[in-house]
Amino acid sequence: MRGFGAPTERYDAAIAALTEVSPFRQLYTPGGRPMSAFQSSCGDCGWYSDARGYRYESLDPLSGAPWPPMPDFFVALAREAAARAGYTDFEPDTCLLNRYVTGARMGAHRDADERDFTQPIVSVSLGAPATFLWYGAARKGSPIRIRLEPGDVLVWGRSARRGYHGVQPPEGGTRFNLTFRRAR
Ligand SMILES: O=C(O)CCC(=O)C(=O)O
Ligand SMILES: [Mn+2]
Repeated sequence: MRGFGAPTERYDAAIAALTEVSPFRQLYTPGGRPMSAFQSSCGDCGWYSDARGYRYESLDPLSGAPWPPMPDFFVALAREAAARAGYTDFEPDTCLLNRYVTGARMGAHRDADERDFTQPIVSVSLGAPATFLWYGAARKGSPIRIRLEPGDVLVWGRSARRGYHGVQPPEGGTRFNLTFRRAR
């Protein structure tokens, strides 16, 4: 949904306040490889990865304290976007915050650590533009390329819920992404 998350300025203060509590940090794959996007979370749980695997954590492992709550306007936006895409009962319990600086990217993967795959993924792009890659059912082949501008919102679910996707490095400057999920 082009520009559905606009105006984008309203996120800046929220991201700053959230990452004051739970800072952006570099996570490692279970195999020990550093991820190039820095991450944080808000909500009832937060996505995490280290040698113990991919999972959701109720407390921020960095502080031992709960993740900061999801701002109300984040929840409202995610629910509205989901409803427009036909998911009228989306109840996100977590929002993953991704920060991409020069050269940072996200390789092809699928969001598969959640319990209920009838709930969609709602993904909001902020800051520098970047190209999103949609591979679909298999990680191989040439992906569909979608250039994401700040304020653009992607929603995917149903047969696409476990589709492979990735994102190329931002085109100048820093890009943020908010990924809303029902994890538990
Ligand atoms: O940054 C993006 O647009 C995608 C992020 C993503 O796929 C994820 O965090 O799982
Ligand atoms: Mn993803």
